[in-house]
Amino acid sequence: IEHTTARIVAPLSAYGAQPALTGPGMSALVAWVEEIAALTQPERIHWIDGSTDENDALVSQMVEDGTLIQLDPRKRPNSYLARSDEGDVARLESRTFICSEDPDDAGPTNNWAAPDEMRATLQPLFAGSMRGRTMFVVPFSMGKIGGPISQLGVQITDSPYAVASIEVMTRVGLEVTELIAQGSPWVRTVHSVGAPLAPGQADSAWPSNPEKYIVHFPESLEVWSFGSGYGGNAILAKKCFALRIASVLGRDNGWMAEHMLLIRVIDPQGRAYHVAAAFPSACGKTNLAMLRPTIPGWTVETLGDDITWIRPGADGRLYAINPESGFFGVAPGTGAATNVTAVETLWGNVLFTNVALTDDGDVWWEGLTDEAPDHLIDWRGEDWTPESGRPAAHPNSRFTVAASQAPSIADDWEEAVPLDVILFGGRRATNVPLVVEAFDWEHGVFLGSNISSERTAAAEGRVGELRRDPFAMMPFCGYNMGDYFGHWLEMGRRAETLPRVFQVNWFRRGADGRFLWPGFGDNSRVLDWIIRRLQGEADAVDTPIGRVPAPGSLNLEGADVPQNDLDELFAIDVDAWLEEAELTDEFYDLFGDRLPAELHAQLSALRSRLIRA
Ligand code: GTP
Ligand code: SPV
Ligand code: MN
Repeated sequence: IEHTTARIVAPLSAYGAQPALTGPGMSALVAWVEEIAALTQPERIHWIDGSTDENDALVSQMVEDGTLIQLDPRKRPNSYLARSDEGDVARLESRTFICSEDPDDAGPTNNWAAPDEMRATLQPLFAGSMRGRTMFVVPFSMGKIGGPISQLGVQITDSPYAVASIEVMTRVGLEVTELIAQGSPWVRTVHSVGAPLAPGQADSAWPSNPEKYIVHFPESLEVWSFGSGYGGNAILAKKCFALRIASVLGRDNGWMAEHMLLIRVIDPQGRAYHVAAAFPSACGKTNLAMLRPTIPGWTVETLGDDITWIRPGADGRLYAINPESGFFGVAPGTGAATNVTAVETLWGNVLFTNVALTDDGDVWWEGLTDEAPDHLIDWRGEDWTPESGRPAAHPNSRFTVAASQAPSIADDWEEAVPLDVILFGGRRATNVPLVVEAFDWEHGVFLGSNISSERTAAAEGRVGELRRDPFAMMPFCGYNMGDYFGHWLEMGRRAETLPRVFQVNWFRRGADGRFLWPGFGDNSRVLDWIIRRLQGEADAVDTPIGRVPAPGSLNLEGADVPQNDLDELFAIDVDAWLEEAELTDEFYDLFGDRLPAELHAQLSALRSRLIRA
């Protein structure tokens, strides 16, 4: 394999000068950069301008340093593989903190520490933490630059891998710095891998620190992340800013930051509908965002796969954008049979992390093909064969790729779209039917507050162990989740025309443990029913838990779903639901008087409907 980049313009050191900008915001930005530099003591400061030349130089430097492995450009042009440290492979919820002045403002579902104490903890960690390294200043925009729903931020980081990732996931560059210089508000985010280099000390391919902190100060709108280089811990624009900090901004300013994919569904008559869906991490957002319908006549266009910001428009409807500009998607399970759109998206210009390397300089992961190659280098850098008895790619290995590269991307994907439908879904082995329509917005909020996942069908008891993940936001809500439920109810009162709310579950299992629903492309059948509900063309029956498809109203033509499985997919076990209501009651108690009365009322209404059934 030839390890050369396509075009080396100049060494990285040729870039990075402080932009010659003036304006009311520039001095504050420069002062902040100098303050962080004085604390972290980097060898040099590099202001990212976001140009292609600069990015080429950055990537070449990482290849030279051994941080990235270039894939064979004949197989996958301009694509690279990074291998993380074994102890740095995913977000760390136990090390994530919301440091509000009042612990009640962080709420019972977040880790909290007093801001002063946390600053005192972080100070010695960040002191000198960038010694021997380059400190990058990365101005970014979430949403298109200058867009009406967009927000600006700056990430300081000593990780060139984080810089390359941010350049895919957000809009980075001089235009952002110009807006900041002119006085636009921006959020401060600081990231260090926490691995200073002594003079002459050799660097590792993935520097990190066993001690990790991902800290949010919601009142001063700051993020400080230490010790990890991975995903949401290091790309601070993503979960830290676009969800945790943005949820606080949304609460205070009448909008919403949600862990949702965003798609446009076009029916056979060419009518377009916009659907946002909140599913917990690793529960199918990227897959649904790139869905290729198995029923004829329907089209799905991708707008976003992970985060959606929602704002009321002048016409009383709710408008949504995807604030990101790339996908940071789970690799394992992504293959031609499940998500062919993703496979096509990944033809080149991809930054892979923790997947396996093939002998001919390409990548592989479990599920990419039915059969594994005879030999691979696994995500740890070790020899691997199908007999090794361990995964070749890490289960949370990921691809980072520009959104514009998806063949399914909507032409106008950077514009705000009016929301017609909101879906809530988890990974439920029991109880939750394939699709249920909420009676109204309040009932929809109740359904969202009850999203949970269970690993397997319950061996004992009727419901498996439920991991609660309300609105798929449990790890991402930057304030008290009880108040967050209230904000959803409040948004419902503000908007004149509300999206219809549905609950979906692709993951229900039969008694034998197998999935009852084929999923993936066949999820288009559920979208078809939902859209026909909006059009008044599909019938539903009321049940205690919501409205389900009337017999025959779900289009199953050409689907391989036996009647028995269909019955099981929609079976409502009253006793199991009463048991689940009990668990919901316990969960709600966590929030004390921060839980909106409407949700208590919804729960008791559910119980009475169940008892009457
Ligand atoms: P994050 O990026 O962590 O937020 O995850 P995500 O919600 O985008 O999940 P993703 O689409 O990457 O899917 C996670 C896993 O669920 C993959 O292994 C998929 O193959 C699997 N999956 C997605 N959709 C379906 C489905 O309809 N049925 C089944 N059985 N599995 C699915
Ligand atoms: C998730 O965990 O929901 C992700 C991956 O999308 S990360 O960006 O690392 O949070
Ligand atoms: Mn996610």
